[in-house]
Amino acid sequence: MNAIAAASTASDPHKQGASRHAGLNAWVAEVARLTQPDAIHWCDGSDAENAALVAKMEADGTLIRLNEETHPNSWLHRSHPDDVARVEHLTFVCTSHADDAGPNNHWMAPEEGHAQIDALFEGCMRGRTLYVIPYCMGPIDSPLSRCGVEITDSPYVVANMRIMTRMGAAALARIEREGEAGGSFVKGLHSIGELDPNRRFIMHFPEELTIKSYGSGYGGNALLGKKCHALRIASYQARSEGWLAEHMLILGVENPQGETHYIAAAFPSACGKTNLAMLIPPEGYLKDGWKVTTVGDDICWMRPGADGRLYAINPEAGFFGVAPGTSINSNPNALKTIQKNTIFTNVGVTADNQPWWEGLQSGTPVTDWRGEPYDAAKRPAAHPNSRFTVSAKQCPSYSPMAEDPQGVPISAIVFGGRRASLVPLVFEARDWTHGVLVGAAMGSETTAAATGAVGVMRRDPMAMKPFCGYNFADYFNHWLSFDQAGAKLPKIFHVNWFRKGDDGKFLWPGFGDNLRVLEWMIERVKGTAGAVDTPIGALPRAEDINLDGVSLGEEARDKLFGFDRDGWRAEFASIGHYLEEYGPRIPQALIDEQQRIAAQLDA
Ligand code: GTP
Ligand code: SPV
Ligand code: MN
Repeated sequence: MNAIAAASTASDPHKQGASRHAGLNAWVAEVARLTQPDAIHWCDGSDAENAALVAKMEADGTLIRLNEETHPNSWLHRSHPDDVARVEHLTFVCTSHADDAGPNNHWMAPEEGHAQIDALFEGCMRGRTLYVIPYCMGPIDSPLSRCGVEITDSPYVVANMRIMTRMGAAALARIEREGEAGGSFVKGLHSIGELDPNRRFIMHFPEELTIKSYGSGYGGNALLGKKCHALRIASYQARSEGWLAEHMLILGVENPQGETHYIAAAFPSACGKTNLAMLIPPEGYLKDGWKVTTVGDDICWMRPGADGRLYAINPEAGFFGVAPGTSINSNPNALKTIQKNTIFTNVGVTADNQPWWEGLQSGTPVTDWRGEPYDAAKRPAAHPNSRFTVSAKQCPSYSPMAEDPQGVPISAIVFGGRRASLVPLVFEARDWTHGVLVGAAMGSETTAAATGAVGVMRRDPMAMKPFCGYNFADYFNHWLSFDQAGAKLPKIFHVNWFRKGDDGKFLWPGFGDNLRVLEWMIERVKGTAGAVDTPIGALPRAEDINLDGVSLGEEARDKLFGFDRDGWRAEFASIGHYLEEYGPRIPQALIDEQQRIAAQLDA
């Protein structure tokens, strides 16, 4: 370990493992003065460094070794029971003007935000080591990638960031190179603090490319490269630089003719991105030669290429995926990915120390996620938001194109939510403007990925409600701005895998069978599939989709492929009210589109 005394960092930073970037060194020194760590460690991302950190965490109980035979080099971490999900009510966007953050964000003036959170940071790293984590979001050699540095006092965060990002020496070299050319990096300061929910904030200062997070060690609150940087700060940067930072998976679909189409899909947290990204085709499709490859499962950065198409990269290097429900039936690729070198957070364990969660089809839990004897009457074995952290490279379906610095061309964009009623299996937007409205109007039932009630329908535009770093009205306008002369934009679709029947059960089999819907989309892109025009867009009839091998009853066909005019009339009234919440900043084109469709529904 290359731990050095905090007091001496400023004098000769280079020799002591600091960087060639004066601004970075100065910031680390300034943070050290504020937080008073016992030691500072600059992470190089090496195996030796990781082994030392893991050994330290095993010794102090932060990590518990899992069954070495069944799950080599894999670990269980139990977070504080009050620290198990993102905390949207404590997440702030601190822009100079409140209107720039918008009604979709909690806002605080930057000076006040800094003052409140800096007071918490004061002296918080006494007795701890301060880790400096240089990281790159996206392939190291990609022009679409962006770098950041996270300072944290959590070795668990270091170990997770090493899996989730390109972390260490190569990232630092890029940051230094870009610094020499006058470029910037995102500064993220994190401390687990006391893990007290009353002393917890996740603050963003987009105008300063700065993040400050205090009091949580969990996922999106603490791994700052992920939601804080790659979505909230990046969306803000993307707006001024002409690109998009989205809460989307990216997958490739190869058809029997050998053509690959890339699709990006935005579903809210815990609504099926990881599952769709790793889809295994159903039997008949496999026989015909269909193949799905995974580029990313959570975040997508895209920008127009020289040919007018949108090109996308996955800024992440790993998956921080939902464990419950992951099984050999639902997501075999994920299950194979997490057999080794994986950190499990808040799952249960079996008697022989294998990780266990609800929905896993083998094994019996004996200890729950809190480390207590498993009692089904008391609580589930795994927390509903328990997760695995694993390198994307271990995924059998990982696409070689995921490392391509130019990204992949996107043929279709898909929006989707968890809607028990009204919303059919799939429909296609008429054009880009209509597609932006479809995204802006997205609704979904809440999940365990954030603290708060589960199963409550809320508007979650483009699955970005918790993640857009600026006013949604400006964000919709930014989306609309891509429709320019020469642009070859993807078609936009909406899906709902979660429609329920009168018995409360899902009507669509989902998972692998979702490829049937992707095939229809690709044929629509090519102009070869049928559909019926309705005011909400083009809907397939049941016969327009390959349903060989799926048995759907009459109710399922009616609800999955039907169009409920009265229901949609009410939905469009609600969408109209929702857009009004954004006041005059909302683009007129979106209002016009909403009104045009509402009028058609009334006709
Ligand atoms: P985040 O990582 O939170 O952003 O979520 P995600 O969108 O990647 O969610 P994930 O794929 O992990 O899905 C979580 C939940 O959705 C699990 O309970 C899955 O079982 C369920 N799910 C995923 N795909 C389907 C589907 O096609 N049908 C049904 N019924 N459930 C699905
Ligand atoms: C989500 O909640 O959308 C996640 C998990 O992907 S977290 O990284 O905690 O945000
Ligand atoms: Mn997510």
